[in-house]
Amino acid sequence: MSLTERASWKALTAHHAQVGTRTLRELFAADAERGTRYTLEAAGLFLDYSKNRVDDQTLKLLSALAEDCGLLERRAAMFRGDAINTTEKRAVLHIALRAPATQKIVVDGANVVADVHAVLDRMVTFANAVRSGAWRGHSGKRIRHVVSIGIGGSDLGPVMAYEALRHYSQRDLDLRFVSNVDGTDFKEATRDLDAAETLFIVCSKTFTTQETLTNAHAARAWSLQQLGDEKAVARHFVAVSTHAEAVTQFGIAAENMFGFWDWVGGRYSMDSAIGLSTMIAIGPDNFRAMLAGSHAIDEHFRSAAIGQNLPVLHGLLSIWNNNFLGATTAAVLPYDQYLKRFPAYLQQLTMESNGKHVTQDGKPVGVDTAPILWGEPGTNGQHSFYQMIHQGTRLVPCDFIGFCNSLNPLGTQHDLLMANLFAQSEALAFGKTAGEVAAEGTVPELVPHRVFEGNRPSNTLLADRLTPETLGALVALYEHSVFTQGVIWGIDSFDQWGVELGKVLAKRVQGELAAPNPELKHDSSTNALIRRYRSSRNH
Ligand code: G6Q
Repeated sequence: MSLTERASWKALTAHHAQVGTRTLRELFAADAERGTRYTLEAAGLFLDYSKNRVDDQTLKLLSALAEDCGLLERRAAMFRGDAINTTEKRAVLHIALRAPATQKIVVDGANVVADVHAVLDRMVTFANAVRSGAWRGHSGKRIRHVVSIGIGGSDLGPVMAYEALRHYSQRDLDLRFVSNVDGTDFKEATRDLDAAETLFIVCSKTFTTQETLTNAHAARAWSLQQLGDEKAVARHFVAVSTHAEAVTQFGIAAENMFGFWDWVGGRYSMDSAIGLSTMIAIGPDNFRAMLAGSHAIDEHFRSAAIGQNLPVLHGLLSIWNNNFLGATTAAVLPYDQYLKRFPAYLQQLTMESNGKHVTQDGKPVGVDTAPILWGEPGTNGQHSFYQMIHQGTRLVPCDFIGFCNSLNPLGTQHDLLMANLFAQSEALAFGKTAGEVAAEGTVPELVPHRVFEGNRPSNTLLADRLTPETLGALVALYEHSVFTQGVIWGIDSFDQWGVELGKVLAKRVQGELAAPNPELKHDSSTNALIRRYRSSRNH
């Protein structure tokens, strides 16, 4: 049955027709307890969702939709290790990456949790050796720089986690990330480094990704040029991959490879060995604390009733805003500088997972999927795009994320930061009417310009402070929110055929750029662009 034909969907459509014009001002006026009633807490995360245009009935109908779409069965199937990534016939078990050693999840007859902990233990040994200086470079020097090479899911999570947890990092170790095939990325990341003190971690699940392998080869050549000995590779390169053969072929010995498994999706892999750079930066204990934070949300997601389930509720509110209120976008606004890469990380998580147009059985979804997600840390965004969120014509539901305690207290600056967060969500929700603007003494011709319609929905997520546990919990919250939305839309949230397409297309053009006189058979625009580039380049 298509989503829009479901009784639960029709009930929500009818409900929206009835109450859709009701404003947040009216909803708050009708219920003095709303601000404390519409809150939920799990694993150290507190969500205030009262500034969404929902009431008890909306929430009830959204929960019914989740049940109707089989959320409970799908959730159980994921935790069981069923192949819920149907187009790739794979299990989806990032939850196993943070399961305690005592847990058992059996896939194809093997307990994957035991495998996870075996790799974790190897990562711990290696990370400790690098951190303590026991692991030396080829010439006997201590490693001072770690450069992680990877792209997409093999980059965005580790970069985000490193930035987010920089406060906990060992400061005499400098971490850098190279992802883009643009030579600038590699050159700028290495220009001031001494190869004798530099360790490269090549992260690629498939170990066939063009960008990563190209950069890895550049790194190899760069290292050998300085160190002048093939044997140096063994002390300066480690790999994280599922493809042992390709890793050995590259010249990285099996003992310097950290494995993971095809049931870990790229964008869900930061808790696997792909997080080796994170572990080296923050240390094994903090890394394990991050896993524990994710696990706490996993357990909550697995066991809490739909209406009391933080990720489920978060996902359902997004469905309401996107599919019923017509928002086509969403902003994530962390009021914490350490979370500056969190929006970029979430872009991949949400849009690569749910940017799909057909259901698992290949039929059109029939409604909009994955809202366009973007964001920047507050307060910077306030001096930039918030204008559009407040007074533009589009509805942009926002997730505000803040912490009650700063990791870097500086005078009253944290209060200032948080005052901005609270004030922004308040202004978005309640706005300012023409009457209120006029009463402030505004000249009549300026009144329309100073009116804020308000009625713009937002969530506020608060936690005590940004710790490894909190970060883990936040990540898992969004992962399972994405899962929930994918189940409602009936799509496969775990494949990425759009990414595969790009990998294939570039190869064909690459050949045409290299050939002396290629016959171009593209459209007239692409042909002309390729010709122009070929005649203008200097090599
Ligand atoms: C993530 C995607 C994609 C992938 C990169 C890198 O879910 O599959 O972003 O992570 O294309 O792939 P490799 O890790 O195989 O190099």
